Amino acid sequence: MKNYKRYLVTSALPYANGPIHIGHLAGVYIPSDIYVRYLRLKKRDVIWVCGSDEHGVPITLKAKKENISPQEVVDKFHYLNKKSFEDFGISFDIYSRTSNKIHYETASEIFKTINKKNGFEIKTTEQYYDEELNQFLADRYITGTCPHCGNEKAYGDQCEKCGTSLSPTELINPESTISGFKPVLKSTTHWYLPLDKSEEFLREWILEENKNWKTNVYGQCKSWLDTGLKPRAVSRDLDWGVPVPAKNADGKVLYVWFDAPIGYISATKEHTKDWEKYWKSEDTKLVHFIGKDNIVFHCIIFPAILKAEGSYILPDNVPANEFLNLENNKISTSRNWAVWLHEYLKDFENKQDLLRYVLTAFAPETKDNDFTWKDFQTKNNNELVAVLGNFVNRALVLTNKYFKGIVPESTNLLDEDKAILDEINIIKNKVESSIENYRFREALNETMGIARLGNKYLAETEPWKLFKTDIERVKSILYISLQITASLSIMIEPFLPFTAIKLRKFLQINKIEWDNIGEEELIHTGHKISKPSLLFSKIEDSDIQIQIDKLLKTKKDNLKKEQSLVAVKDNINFDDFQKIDIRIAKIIKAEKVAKTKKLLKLIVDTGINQRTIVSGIAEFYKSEEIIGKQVCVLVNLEARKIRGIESEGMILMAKNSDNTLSFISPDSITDNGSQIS
Ligand code: B3M
Ligand code: ZN
Repeated sequence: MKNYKRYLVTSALPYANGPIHIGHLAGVYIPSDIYVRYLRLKKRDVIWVCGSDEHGVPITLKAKKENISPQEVVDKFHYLNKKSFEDFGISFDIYSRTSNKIHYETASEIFKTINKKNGFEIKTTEQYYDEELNQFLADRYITGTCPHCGNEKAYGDQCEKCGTSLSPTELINPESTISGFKPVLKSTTHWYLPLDKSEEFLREWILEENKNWKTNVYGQCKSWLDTGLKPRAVSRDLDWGVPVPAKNADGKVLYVWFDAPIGYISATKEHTKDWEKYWKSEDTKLVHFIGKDNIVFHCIIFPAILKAEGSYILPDNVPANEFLNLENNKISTSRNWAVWLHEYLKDFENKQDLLRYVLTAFAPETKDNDFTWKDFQTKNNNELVAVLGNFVNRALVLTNKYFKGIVPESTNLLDEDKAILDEINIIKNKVESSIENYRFREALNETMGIARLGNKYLAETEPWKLFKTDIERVKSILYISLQITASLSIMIEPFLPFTAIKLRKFLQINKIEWDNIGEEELIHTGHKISKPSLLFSKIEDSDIQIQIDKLLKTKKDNLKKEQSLVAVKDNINFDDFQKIDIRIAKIIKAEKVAKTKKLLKLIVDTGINQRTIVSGIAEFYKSEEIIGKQVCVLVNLEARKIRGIESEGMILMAKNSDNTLSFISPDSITDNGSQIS
C-alpha cells in the first residue's frame, strides 16, 4: 500500500450547456463530496478541483440554435451550475472553467511539449463533412451502425451499447445527427495521439498494476485494450476551443477531450501555486470521480496524454459510477426528463440532505439504478425521520425534560453502556474502510447503524420508566445517548453536512475530531444543550405528487413533440384515395379476446352487413362502454386472421400524444353504411 502524502481529487467537469441533474449528483458529485469531506475530517492534505467544460460541438450547436455566442451559452450555465453546487453543499476547493486564460495556456503548453517530442502523428485524412452545415462533423454528431454489435444508434466516437471506442469512418450508413443528411468525406489535416503505441504501457498499468479498480471500470478498460487501440485525432475543424498551437493549424482547435481533462490541471494551478506538488509527485494520490461514459477518456486517453508529456502522475483510482435512471426511464437533458438541481433546491427548500441521502442510498455504484419519488418519500419518512431524527430527538428531549438540558454525570456506567461505545468504534472503522474503497452506499448504511444502535439502546433501557425509581440509571443512559448523538454529529458530516451543523447547534458543540468518535466523553457532564427542533420533517404524498405530475407533463410534451415530428406520408393521387372505402358503422357487440391485453373482438353493423373486426383498443375501452357507438370502419381492407379470429376491416382510431387511442365518430347520429369521402 503506497504511503501518500496528499490527495488530489477531481470530479468530471460538467458541460456548460445545461443544468445539473440528479444523475450527475448520484454518479459523480455526491460520491466525491463524501470522499473529500471525509479526507478533510481525517486531516488529510487534499485539494478537490472541478469546473465547467466549456468547449465541444454541443455548445457550438446550442449557440447556433439560440443565435447567441458559445461564450454566452457557457456563461449562463457555468454560473447556474456553480451556484447550484454551492447551494447543495458540494464543497469543491475550486470550481473553475475551461474558457479561462490559464486553461488555454496550460492545454497549449502540454500540446506543444508533446508535439516537440514528435508525440503526435500528423495525418491528412478524409473526415465527414456536413454540407448543409458547412462544417466538419465531430464524432459525436455522426451516428450509424456499430460494426461490432450492430447497434444502429452508435456514435462516431463510441458505441454506448457495447462500449467500443469507434472512429466515424467505421460506422455503417453514417448520418449527420444535426442535418440528418448523409455526410461527405473531405480531406483535412489533424494531429493524432498514437494510442496504439501506448497500448503496452496501458495494459501493464491498468490490467496488472490496478487490478483493485472497480470491476465496471476495469472491465471496460480491458475490453478496449483487448479490442486494440488506434491513433485518435486530438484536433478539430472548429472555431470554438483552444486553438491548436502549431504551424498550419488555422481554424483548428484541440479536441474537447484533449483539453477538458487538462482542465483539472489548470484549475489546480488557479487554486494553488504549489500545484506541481499535487500533479507531479508520486506521493500524491490522484482520484478521478466520473460517470461510466467517461471511463475511456480518464483511463486510456488522458493517461496516454500525460504519459506522452512525461512529467505528470497518473490516477491511483477512477471509481466511476454507472447511470441513474428516473422513474425507470433514462435521464435526458434534451427530453427534459430529469430532476434539475436548481429546481429541486427551490421546490424542497433546505432539504439538501434529504436528496443527498436518497441519491447516496440509491447510487449506481456497480450497476445502473433507478430514482423514484416514492422511494424519495419512503427513505425520508422511514429512515431520516423515523431512525436518525427519532433517536436524536428522544435523547435531546429527555435530557431537557429530566435535566433541564444539562448533560448528567455518568457515575455508574454498566458494561452494556460501554459496549455501545465499543460498537461505535467498530462501526467507525467499517465506515472508514467503506469510504476509502469508494463504497459510499455501504458507508452511509453503516453510519445509520449508529442511530439504529441508539434507538435500540433507548428501547431496551427505557429511561422514561426509571425516572421515579432510579434517577442514577437515567443519568447514565442519557449520558451515553448524548455521546452517541455527539458521535453522529460528526459521522454524518460527509453524507449530511447540513444536518451535522444543525445537530451540533442542538448540542451546542463545535466540530468534534473524527478520530475521537466513540470516546466516552465527547460531550461533557454539565454542558448545556439547546432545546431541539425536528431534524427532519415528513414528506407528504402531496409533496411528491407535484413532482410526479411534473414528469407526466414532460412525458406528454415529449410525445406531442414526437407526434409533431411524425413525418407526413408520401403524397398519393386522387385515384389512390378513391380506392379506400370508409363507412360509418355501429358497434353492436364487444368482448375481450382471450389471453390478450390489447384486443377486443367487435361485431359491427356496417349498414351493408354485420361483420367481425378485431381491434387493439382493449387498454383504452371496456367492451360494455362502446356498445352502440358509431365509428368509422375501413370496409374494403382484406380480411386477415388475428389470434385465430377472421377480422374483416379496421376501426379507424386517432393516436393521442400520450399514446392513448380515440374513436373517430360522427358528431350526430348518422346512417350506418354512410360513406366517408
Ligand atoms: N464534460 C462530462 C460528460 O461527458 C464531460 C466530462 C469532462 S471531465 C474532463 O458529460
Ligand atoms: Zn456496439
